[in-house]
Amino acid sequence: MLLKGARAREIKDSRGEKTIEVEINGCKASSPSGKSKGRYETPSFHKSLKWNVDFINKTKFDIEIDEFNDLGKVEKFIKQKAKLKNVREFGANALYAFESAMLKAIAKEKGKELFEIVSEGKTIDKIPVPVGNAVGGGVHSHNKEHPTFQEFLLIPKEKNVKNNVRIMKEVYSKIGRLLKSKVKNDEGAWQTNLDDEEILEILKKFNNVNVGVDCASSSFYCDGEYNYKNKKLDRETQIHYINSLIKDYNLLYCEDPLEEEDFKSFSKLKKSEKNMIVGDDLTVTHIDRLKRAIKMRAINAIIVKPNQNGSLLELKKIFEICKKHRIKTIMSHRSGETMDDALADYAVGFQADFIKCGIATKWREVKLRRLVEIEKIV
Ligand code: 2PG
Ligand code: MG
Repeated sequence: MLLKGARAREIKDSRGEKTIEVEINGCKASSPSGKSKGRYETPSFHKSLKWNVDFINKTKFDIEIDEFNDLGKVEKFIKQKAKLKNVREFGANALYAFESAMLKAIAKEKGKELFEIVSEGKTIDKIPVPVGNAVGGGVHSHNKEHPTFQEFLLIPKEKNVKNNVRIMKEVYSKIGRLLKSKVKNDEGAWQTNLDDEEILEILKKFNNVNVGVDCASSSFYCDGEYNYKNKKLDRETQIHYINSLIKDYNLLYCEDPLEEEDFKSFSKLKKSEKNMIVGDDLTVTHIDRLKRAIKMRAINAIIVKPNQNGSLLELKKIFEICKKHRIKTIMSHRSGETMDDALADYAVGFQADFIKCGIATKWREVKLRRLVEIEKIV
């Protein structure tokens, strides 16, 4: 099909913040936005959201696009037209929404599903396991006495996605009752005044889910100290503490347990098949930081957020590198989400091991519903 032009407009995400939606041949795609952003993330827009909207609306493309790798032609064109050294300078939110709309348009033209365009005809061996945020703290929660860690995550143990989604929702509701919480945070997770370990004590009682945490450590780290709600730890004691939490609470998943500059301390954390040390702010979905993390044995799993990078071609490379080095992959939402459900297609198409997209609220539920739908198709 011939990509002539595209329409872009400003929309609001689930937190009411401005982001971008792009439409190509009747197919709409939008980009979410984060709040606990990594220092090294690609900026969301080039000069401003308005600049990107105007650029997309005014540009005549005239590029033949038929398959996933044709994103290369479009990236080259954007780079030249906008006079950029690297296509990521276009802004990760704008680039992701544009590329995603383009892939949706190709899928429509060919009468295929989006995940089929992304997988480029390769067999789909697995449907990613959902990782859902049940209890919240850190910068996403608004109560003064919130837990220090940002997310307490449920990872259901069934093989089939439909059952996993059901289990996650049931456990999530039971936790709400146990916490006597009625208030949800930015991402639909329960707010509470309990501290991190009190929450983990509750979570460990459920046999049908594994437990994970997103510590988002950079958000409570300052000048060599990790400032918890009830204690301060230096680098060495933080490493020790995280290792002991993994052991005591049988944590399958631990995201950003150390601040984003400290690759060296990450490499000192224990890792195994049964415990994932996950990079998010550390790796920010960038190839160079992923390579550095692999070289230093800092992680054995990585969060992949399309709008931390923008280029879906780079995402493809990231998945290839991870496969080669046996790094587990978690395709992830952002705290400020839109109603776009394409994240599920990217998670399946790139064959991610997990998908982190929350549990409750309509913005998260559309992605889980799409995942269940895909499971029926493949
Ligand atoms: C995270 C995310 C999503 P944000 O830290 O993993 O939960 O938060 O989108 O605010 O970066
Ligand atoms: Mg994170």
